Amino acid sequence: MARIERTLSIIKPDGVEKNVIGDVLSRFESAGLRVAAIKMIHMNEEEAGGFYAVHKERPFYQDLKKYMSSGPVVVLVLEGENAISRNRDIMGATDPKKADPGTIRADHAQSIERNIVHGSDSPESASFEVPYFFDDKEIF
Ligand code: IDP
Ligand code: MG
Repeated sequence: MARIERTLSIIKPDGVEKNVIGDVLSRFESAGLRVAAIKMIHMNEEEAGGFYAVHKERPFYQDLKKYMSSGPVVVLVLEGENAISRNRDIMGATDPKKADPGTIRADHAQSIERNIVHGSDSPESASFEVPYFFDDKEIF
């Protein structure tokens, strides 16, 4: 059953640096996902670490905090039918070498770390990640 969902997306520092914000947004819109909230921010390591707290025991956590705080990012809320899994399909696999052709990561990502976009992976993570960056009154 199709459900209207909201999911948290981030165009990561490498996506902003590569000047592909418009391309990424256009892929979401073309797939029928609607931008319900959007802003550009520059996280510090603590904010990036809090966002990725689920990964704090992983070997890549310190590098991930540095990468995600290395420059500005675009955070957005996408809304649409099955938005969480559809966004993940549009993004492609974490490792761009394993990402399907035509996905954002296959087309733009340089490594398993610097992989252009983030997307909530479940309703539970979306319900933590959306309010991490947005108040209700910032989501339309
Ligand atoms: P996801 O972004 O596809 O959901 P996660 O496993 O949740 O992937 O990992 C979060 C982020 O941590 C990845 O997008 C990537 O930037 C980084 N990452 C994941 N696995 C590795 C790794 O093996 N080495 C370095 N960085 C990694
Ligand atoms: Mg994840």
